[in-house]
Amino acid sequence: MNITDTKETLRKVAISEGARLVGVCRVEDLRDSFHFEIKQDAKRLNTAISIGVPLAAGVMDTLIDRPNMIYKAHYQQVNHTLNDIAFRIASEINQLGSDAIPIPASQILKWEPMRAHLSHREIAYQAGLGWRGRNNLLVTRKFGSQIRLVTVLTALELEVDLPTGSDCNECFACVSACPARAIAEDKHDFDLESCAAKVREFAHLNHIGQQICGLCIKACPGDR
Ligand code: B12
Ligand code: SF4
Ligand code: SF4
Repeated sequence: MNITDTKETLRKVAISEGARLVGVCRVEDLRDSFHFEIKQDAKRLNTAISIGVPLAAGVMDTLIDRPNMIYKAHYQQVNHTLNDIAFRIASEINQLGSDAIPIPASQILKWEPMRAHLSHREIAYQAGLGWRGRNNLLVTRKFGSQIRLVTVLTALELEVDLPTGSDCNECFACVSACPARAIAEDKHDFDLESCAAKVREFAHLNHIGQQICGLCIKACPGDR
């Protein structure tokens, strides 16, 4: 199979498992930022497959001014789905005779500052899934930021995608939606500290127990 056909085979597997967006990029320039657990092995794995699973718009609509139990359950379900898809893609790659590491969707390895194995947002951006929004999330044309992400690193050579040239343009919908006032008109002024303090506060709400919020995601539904 050539690099286009192999990519299409993997894309179809991801879509059949619930993914709606799939893109590919090279990671040579990103590897320095990877967590040490994968940095050494990632030297053999030059390709990243970025996979997006949309959140259900109906669930987002139930949010008013804080996370609720429906959103919490949905957040957990989508993380499971993403991890399942990444696992399926990695096994398919193994069947094709190559190596792969499925990166967990939402595992935190280090707390001060919070760090995961790699940045799914940066990989998704490089793989052409969307742009960096005012809300600091990866925004896609179709699903806005109502999409969660996962990455599979692989040694397979695949046809790559390019970053999209799009951005938020004249939309400012998330700015007033944020209870922490963390979102500014200029995306570079996003205040991660205020956001992090707010999601820590939300984690103490009855039965939430997770650092989630969702209000800037609700404000950003995309074209669908
Ligand atoms: C830890 C964490 C948090 C911490 C933040 C700590 C931190 N330092 O960023 C807290 C708890 C505050 C948090 C909050 C939220 N999070 Co969070 N979080 C993560 C997690 C698990 C790790 C992030 C990490 O390692 N950061 C360390 C730095 C190095 O990586 P980075 O933050 O992505 O930033 C790097 C680059 O990407 C770039 N950068 C920074 N911001 C952005 C944004 C874009 C779009 C791009 C292209 C680049 C870029 O600069 C950095 C240097 O390289 C990721 C999953 C993952 N593995 O990526 C999810 C993730 C980033 N979170 C996500 C979400 C949705 C949320 C919340 C909405 C909570 C919720 N689910 O309700 C809020 C939104 C906050 C916001 N507006 O940015 C999604 C984002 C999906 C999307 N469409 O973008 C992710 C990718 C989980 C997933 N599997 O989908 N999160
Ligand atoms: S709501 Fe509008 S301004 Fe905010 S991230 Fe989405 S597209 Fe950008
Ligand atoms: S997750 Fe909540 S607190 Fe953080 S930027 Fe989005 S709306 Fe604001």
